[in-house]
Amino acid sequence: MNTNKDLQVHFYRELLRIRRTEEILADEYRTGSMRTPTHFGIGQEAVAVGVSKALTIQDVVYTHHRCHTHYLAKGGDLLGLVAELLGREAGCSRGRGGSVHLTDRSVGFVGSSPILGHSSALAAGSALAFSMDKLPHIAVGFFGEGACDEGSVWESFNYASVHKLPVLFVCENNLYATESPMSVRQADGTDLCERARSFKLRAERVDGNDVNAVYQAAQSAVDACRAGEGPTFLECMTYRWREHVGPLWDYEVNRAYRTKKELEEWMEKCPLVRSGNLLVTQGMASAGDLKQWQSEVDAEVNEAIVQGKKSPWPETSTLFDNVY
Ligand SMILES: Cc1ncc(C[n+]2csc(CCOP(=O)(O)OP(=O)(O)O)c2C)c(N)n1
Ligand SMILES: [Mg+2]
Repeated sequence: MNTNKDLQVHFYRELLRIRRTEEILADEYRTGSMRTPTHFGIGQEAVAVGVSKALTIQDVVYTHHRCHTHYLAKGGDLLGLVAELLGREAGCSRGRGGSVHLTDRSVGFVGSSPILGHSSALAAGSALAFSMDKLPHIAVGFFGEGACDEGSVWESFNYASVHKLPVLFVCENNLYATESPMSVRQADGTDLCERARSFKLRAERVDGNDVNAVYQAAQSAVDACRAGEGPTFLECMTYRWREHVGPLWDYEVNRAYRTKKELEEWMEKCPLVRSGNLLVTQGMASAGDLKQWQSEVDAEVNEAIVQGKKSPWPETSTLFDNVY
């Protein structure tokens, strides 16, 4: 366990900022002010925070529909996210893209897209460009275990492995794709790490709710990439707390594909609580500090909602701008 205070405080504050941003946005979503289909990553924050800490601003990230965590952890602008969900000009895609089309090139967050299996291929493409240009940067593709049903993921692994590309493939295995577990989509005993190794990738399964475990695994993968040793696959075991798309809890709407008991067991392993407990038990922060940080974050997010709502709607006359 790394007991560096600055690092642990960084982890907690990042996890908290992402958690509270999404929780406040989920409450706001229920008012009807946001119409974009929105996939919350509440419960999964440690993957984004742990991986991002191992990256530089020039390293690039591609991700899928459950993307707010990755955007914020890479340093994406908060108002850009909030206004995008509100459909306003101040949004990072000027209100045209919604929750699944986030971008902030200034911090290396190239973008999110809901097309499953794209992020691994685009990350491999960026990694190829870095390697041809002899730049020391790496590319990261985040995706879910459901995306691993797409052939493009494995083609990307193969290509990256053959060319020893500086790319990190990060699977957030939250046990479900929409409402189906992997057991109804893949043969019994399917092991994603084993499959990745068959393409000669380094592959590691980590506790995706332990930000320190994710960070350590990501850092060694990044070091290997920068040393020219090629790609790594990380399978981060985690759990989504809310419904697949939207702000509700599954049990509020009687969805039966998973039980409330299973959810509660995973909530016991909350990455934010674990990080906060570590700070307090190691004497790195007090319970008062944690509360104070939460009020600062809440104020920042609420202000972003106010500012987002002041931003104009896109003009109808610009409807076809940037459409190819
Ligand atoms: C190519 C493609 N096929 C199907 C879909 C519909 N779809 C959207 S999200 C999703 C489930 C994704 O599951 P997973 O990759 O595990 O990510 P999670 O939602 O669990 O984070 C599906 C099937 C899609 N967006 N793209
Ligand atoms: Mg999934």
